[in-house]
Amino acid sequence: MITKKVNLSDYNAEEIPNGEDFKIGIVCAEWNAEITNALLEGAYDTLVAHGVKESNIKVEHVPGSYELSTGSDFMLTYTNVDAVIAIGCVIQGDTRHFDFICEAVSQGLTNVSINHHKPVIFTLLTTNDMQQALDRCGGKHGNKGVEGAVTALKMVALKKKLSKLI
Ligand code: RBF
Repeated sequence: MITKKVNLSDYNAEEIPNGEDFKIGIVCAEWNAEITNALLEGAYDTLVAHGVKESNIKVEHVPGSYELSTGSDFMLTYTNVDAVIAIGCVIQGDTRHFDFICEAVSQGLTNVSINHHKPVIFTLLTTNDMQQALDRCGGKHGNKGVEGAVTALKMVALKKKLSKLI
């Protein structure tokens, strides 16, 4: 059932698949580390809260959000994770870098996901300013990392369910 979200971290815990058999990778950008580390913590804690073993969570860092696609590709190529949560934060500046980075990451993560047949979760904050980012990494709009973790659990469960049909 779809309900209107009042907060990015609002979800019904009973509807979330248990992740005790899941292996999850997290790739986190170092740019705007105050924000991305808070998103990482939200994602990590949510995975653990829903049964994912800490030994089955692999965390790696990349320099900036632009590197999230390559980092996610490395994670899926060289480890046995079921899904990757890609975490970054791009804040609008005076130049066009914002547009180039956001476009590259959104397209790049989609390509990596499809090429590997595994979920790659887009947990990239793209904000006008630092306050909007703070509001979404544990502030008044919740923590987008929590939503990334919930999405990963749902997508891994979906793949496991559908792949049993053939
Ligand atoms: N990376 C981010 O994750 N967030 C940013 O807001 C961000 N802004 C950037 C602005 C400029 C002008 C440049 C050159 C890079 C920026 N990056 C940012 C880094 C980018 O994602 C990447 O790490 C570098 O461009 C190296 O490939």
